[in-house]
Amino acid sequence: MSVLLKNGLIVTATGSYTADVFVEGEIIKTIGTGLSVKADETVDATGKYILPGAIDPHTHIDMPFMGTTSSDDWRTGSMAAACCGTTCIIDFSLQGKGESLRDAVDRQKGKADGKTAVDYGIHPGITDARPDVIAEVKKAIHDYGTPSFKIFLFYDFRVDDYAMIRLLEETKKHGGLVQVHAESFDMIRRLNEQFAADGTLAPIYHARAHAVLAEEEAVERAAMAVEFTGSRIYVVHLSSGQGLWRVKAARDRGLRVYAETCPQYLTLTEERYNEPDWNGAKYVMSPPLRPAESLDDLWLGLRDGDVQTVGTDHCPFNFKGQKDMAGKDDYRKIPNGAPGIETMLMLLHTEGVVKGRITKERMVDVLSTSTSRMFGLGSKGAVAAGKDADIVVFDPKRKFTITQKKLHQNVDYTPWEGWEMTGMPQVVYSRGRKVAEWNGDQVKFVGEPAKGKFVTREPLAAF
Ligand code: DUC
Ligand code: ZN
Ligand code: ZN
Repeated sequence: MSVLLKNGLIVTATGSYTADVFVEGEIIKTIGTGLSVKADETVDATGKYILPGAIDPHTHIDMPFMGTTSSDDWRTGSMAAACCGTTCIIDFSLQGKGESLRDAVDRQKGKADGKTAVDYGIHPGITDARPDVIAEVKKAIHDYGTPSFKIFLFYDFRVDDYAMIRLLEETKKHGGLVQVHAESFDMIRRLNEQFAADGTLAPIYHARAHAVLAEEEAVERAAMAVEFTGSRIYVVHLSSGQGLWRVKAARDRGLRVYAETCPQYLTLTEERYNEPDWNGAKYVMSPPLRPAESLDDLWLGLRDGDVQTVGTDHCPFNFKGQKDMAGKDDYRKIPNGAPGIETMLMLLHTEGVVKGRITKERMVDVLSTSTSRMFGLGSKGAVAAGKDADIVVFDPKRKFTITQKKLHQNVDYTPWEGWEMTGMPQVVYSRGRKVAEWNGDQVKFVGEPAKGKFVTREPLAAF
């Protein structure tokens, strides 16, 4: 199968230009002006952007958590991703107690293989940092194709500072990256105790308990661990302006501290927790939504390069039947997480590019190019000859009103219900296969659900 995309504006992280793109099989073969090659399919992309498929480095698909399981499996989650213009997902597999990293990776691969519509990678989540697991890090980087490792400083499965330090040392030596969920367990624990004693357990108190200071403290602690080891760290789902200043301060003193934020922290505020009829539960996630000032700060961080990537932290639970299972009277029992896998590119374009907060080139960088570099995905992340043909033909003028009814993610709400978008995918290709297409008034999945494959990621620079 070959495809010729004619006259589109190719957007790269460093600039944009009009050209034709010829895709042969799974790969971008040639880029040039006035290409006259025979193709099975020719698409007139005049007036459209040619973007690299987005890479979502932060999803929780089919994940057992807080007494239930996130509601998307690999079939629905990956179809939703494709319809958003996301052609690669990097999901987490949280290690069980006593489990090896090999088994944790294989467990999640077993769920994904034969079911996923787009390519995927896995970050092992380390919860049991035994000496044999620390020793296994080298193999995970070089043999398993999984060079990034998530640790939590919050939740029951958190690791201690010693484990963080040991993992920073190992990843430095062998070319890996530690990703940290940065929230202080003990600060949140104490605030939870106080709210429980006062009987204030409505969803807004989730946000109060997961205080900004808890994020700041943990970011600072992680930065100090980087200073101590000379390694590098990636802060996942950075949510607050104050957390960002800690990242910035660390970077300003020469430390390799990187950060990811998410569309929800760029677009939604903590007022959501006060919505009537217990609707606030929809936004119970960790870290929580923040006051409006943080949104402006995070956009600036994204624009200026202190935040390198955007991921969704897609962790969907149905409002009816999951969010309300046990937590109606106690926010501490509401499963943490919200859907977002299908709305990332449209939100970044509408709220970021159209509103002048970031350029379209920066959007491509934070959604694809920088992400591919950060996580060892050399075959992806740019529209360039030789790369995988993961391509979005994007109509920057197309209007769409977000509604869960027209999304494919398997959950009963979206946090952005009713939001007006400008700019939507026209056609999405995953390694040269058409997987999604604008049709009538929405993007529809048109691919074969099971053609995505596990991507063996490359080791990162060791130092
Ligand atoms: N935060 C969430 O809200 N859900 C999944 C895990 C996490 O860190
Ligand atoms: Zn997390
Ligand atoms: Zn997460």
